[in-house]
Amino acid sequence: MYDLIGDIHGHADELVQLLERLDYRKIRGIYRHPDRKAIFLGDYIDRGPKILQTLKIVRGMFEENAALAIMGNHELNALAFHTEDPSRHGTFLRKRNTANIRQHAQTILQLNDKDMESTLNWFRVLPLWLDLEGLRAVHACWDESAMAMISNAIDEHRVITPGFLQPAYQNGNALFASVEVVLKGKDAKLPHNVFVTDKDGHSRNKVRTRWYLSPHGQTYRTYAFQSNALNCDLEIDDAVASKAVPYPLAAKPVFVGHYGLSAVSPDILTDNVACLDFNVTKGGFLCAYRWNGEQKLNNDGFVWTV
Ligand SMILES: [Mn+2]
Repeated sequence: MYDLIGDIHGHADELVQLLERLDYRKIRGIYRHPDRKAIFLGDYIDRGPKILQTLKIVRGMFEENAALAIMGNHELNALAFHTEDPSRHGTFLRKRNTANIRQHAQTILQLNDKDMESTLNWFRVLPLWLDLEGLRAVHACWDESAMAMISNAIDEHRVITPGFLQPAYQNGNALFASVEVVLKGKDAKLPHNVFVTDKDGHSRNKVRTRWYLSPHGQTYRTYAFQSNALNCDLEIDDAVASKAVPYPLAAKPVFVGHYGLSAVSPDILTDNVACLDFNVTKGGFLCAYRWNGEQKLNNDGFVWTV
């Protein structure tokens, strides 16, 4: 059985605390549980103070078969940030503009060149999702058509190559859109003149949607993640509703990270969807779900740091 763990972002102390709380013990340098495995949901790097230590713990467990791990948007971004654009020498597949440098800065500062190279080599073998017996894991959104497109584009050896990254980082390319959905979720454009302030204080006229729900009868407030910030009780537009693919109640439970939810304690999103990212970087906590094979998730499964 599995213990799923949300976005760590370099918070190694909280990770150790959480693993110990889950009864994992360090044996020959690797945290292990006698009869369970961890599944890490992505976003190991950037932001936090102990990125290298986080990578050592997570990668060590992954390579010693004590854990599985998937790709977050920060890992794929790092690969693109450090991959030269073959069509424009001296530039990179992820633009090195101020915002992108700022997002990745702590990783660059904390890892030396050798550690960075080794880390990127590990990121290349991370799967973008897991579809296991009885459960699924993906960083942001389970969407079969986006996943089919990614599967077709990915290398036969299941490794992320420059040939995959180039179209995946080309805005307007269909692969770009599919990777955005799987690693960052689905957006809905807000009605004219409606704006929401994001976590960084930027005003935006789009929101992340609760993609697993049917949009039927929802308002922008109820269909958005962190809808308390959104003061809009208009009904969801047909253009948004028609693109929605709600997650079926009979489908395997799916675990996501990514959304940086604010809460005093974790709550499942629906009976078969749970988000484990409670924004450990900005005053939240690191969160796990101890899964014992159940189809119907419940709040007793959550374990988190103080
Ligand atoms: Mn993320």
